[in-house]
Amino acid sequence: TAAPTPEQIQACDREPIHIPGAIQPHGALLALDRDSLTVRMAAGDVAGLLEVDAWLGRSVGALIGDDMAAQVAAISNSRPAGGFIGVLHRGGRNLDLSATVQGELVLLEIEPGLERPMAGSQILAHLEAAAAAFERCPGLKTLYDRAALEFRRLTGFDRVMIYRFGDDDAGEVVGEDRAHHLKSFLNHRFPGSDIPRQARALYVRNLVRVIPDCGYAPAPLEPAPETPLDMSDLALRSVSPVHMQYMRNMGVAASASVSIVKDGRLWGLVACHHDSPRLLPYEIRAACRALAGGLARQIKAKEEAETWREKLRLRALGDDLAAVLAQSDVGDRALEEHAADLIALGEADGVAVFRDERIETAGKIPPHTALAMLRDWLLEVDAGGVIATERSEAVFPGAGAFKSWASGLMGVVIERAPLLAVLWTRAEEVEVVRWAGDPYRTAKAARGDGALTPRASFDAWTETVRGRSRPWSSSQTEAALRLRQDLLDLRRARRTAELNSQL
Ligand code: BLA
Repeated sequence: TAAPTPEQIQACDREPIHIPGAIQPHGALLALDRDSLTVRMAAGDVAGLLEVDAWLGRSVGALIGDDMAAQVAAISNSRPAGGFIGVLHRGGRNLDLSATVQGELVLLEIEPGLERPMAGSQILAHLEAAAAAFERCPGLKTLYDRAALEFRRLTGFDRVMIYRFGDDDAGEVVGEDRAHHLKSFLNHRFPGSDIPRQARALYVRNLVRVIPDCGYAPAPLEPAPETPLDMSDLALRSVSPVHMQYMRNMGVAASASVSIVKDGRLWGLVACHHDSPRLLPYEIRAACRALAGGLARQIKAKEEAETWREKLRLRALGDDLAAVLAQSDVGDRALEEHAADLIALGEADGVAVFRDERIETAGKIPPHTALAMLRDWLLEVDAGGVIATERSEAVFPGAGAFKSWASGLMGVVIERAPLLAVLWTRAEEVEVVRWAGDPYRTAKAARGDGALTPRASFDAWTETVRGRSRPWSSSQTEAALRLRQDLLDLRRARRTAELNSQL
């Protein structure tokens, strides 16, 4: 089967999931006139949940009592409009009521609540303990696993995964906690088309998405409005049929996703699965949001700490190298003597120094004929900064011949005349990527209209990725740039000194 075409992926991205015209039937929706608070439209089992026979045209007070109705009125006029209304006791059950304002409508959502509501202090204590545990984690990997554990405790779901998006929107499971009978998805990658763009945008706006039972029949809004009702902000918003099929294919009955938003971007999701239907009531969702905020801050702090440690280390290395070069009386030739330090600075496998017509090398490096080509290429593309690629083939057509030695290239030109330039190389690192299902047939056009349907298999499928090296980190490219500046300063200082001695 061929990979999905860009057109098909776009079709996925364009599905208007914010206006499904229906809700998930575990709850009910009342669309109220904002002024009169009378019911204009409804969806779901209003009769069963509220124990009433008629609702259209009635005032909300007659359905949920005057106290609750007063809360609805107050909240619909507050800023920001909407939020939690309260818990309504009906038919021996607790119902969570929440409202959002949409133009001239107030959308009142009614959902089954906790059987025994938790005390606020109890939830806060749990959140505090979890946040403290996050802080104590020594690194990112332990943080991800700890986060999966804490979210599993909080939600009671069977399998909880920390799912991180990459640059290409594909994602990877980087932490997991699960019941023993479930298979593990740890380290598995999922293609970007599994969570289309508009869905990711909604998850930045609303941080928790719950699908308590993917086997449901949608409950339509009645009477149907002339223009579709925007359900972006509703917890009960009905789910895309494509995604419900995806969940069934995965063997999952209930899912919940909590957004991890870092610096305003969707960094990843806490992806929760359960193999039988499972609710996630309002209070727990609120706690999930708070915990995910704490997690995002800790991810940021630990990423920054790791980068900082690396920068400090490379800076010390670079300073030492600059100092010995400055003391040398053989000028640029000293670089050759300190080739091992150069390699360490770039954490590279090999290094070449281009000095006038000469090419000096150390470590694992392509032959001189290839290096001469690389030098010409470097001079052609250089714009005074640092050039770095982890896939030389992609930027330099001739690189295929020696890619196993130099899939990674990082270069700086210190001066063109007389020439001084440094090129670091990294060998190919054959990477085995574990996908959940074959990504090239994941989404396939099985329907007659060419629309994408989700894949049927999530069995591990490994792919061998060639022609790539470890990527160059920002600390390493910065170290290369600093070295460039140090060498330039050194050359200038020598020239000034020579000039002075001639005067
Ligand atoms: C939504 N897809 C989602 C969501 C997840 C995934 C987590 C959020 C809703 C939820 O929590 O269930 C995918 N689930 C995953 C991944 C993991 C997981 C990657 O557990 C890994 C651990 N899906 C497809 C194709 C299309 C598609 C081909 O495979 C499009 C044609 C659509 N996925 C799709 C849509 C949604 C979605 C439309 C939004 C559902 C909604 O919020 O209404």
